[in-house]
Amino acid sequence: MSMMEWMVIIGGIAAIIWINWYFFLARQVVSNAAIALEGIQEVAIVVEGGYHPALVSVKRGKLVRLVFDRRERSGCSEEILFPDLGVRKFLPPFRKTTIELTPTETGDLEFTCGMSMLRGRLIVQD
Ligand SMILES: [Cu+2]
Repeated sequence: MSMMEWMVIIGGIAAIIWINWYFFLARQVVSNAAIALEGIQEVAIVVEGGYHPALVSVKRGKLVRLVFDRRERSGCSEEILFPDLGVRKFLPPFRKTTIELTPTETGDLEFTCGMSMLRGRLIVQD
């Protein structure tokens, strides 16, 4: 086999390992929202090839302030969507963008990029 073919095979294996890590290991990390004095739940989420953290646990009925810190120019992450809430917002590169919402129901509240490739979730609990 040629050098090029070997590189394609190795690249493919590396991609499979990375995808498995991303979906099965990285996603299990759940961050708890820090509750500030005023009862606002504030979470900083770094946007760089994904959402870090991607799972955030929050309390129902309390204002949640999500501060998206976008550290890249990749077109993929330029929009953030909360499909269940009808929220769509542009995230300028190398800026922090704040989205505030108050979850009224327990359960999962998903957020994605404009193409639903990058995904994250708020886990709303009582
Ligand atoms: Cu995308």
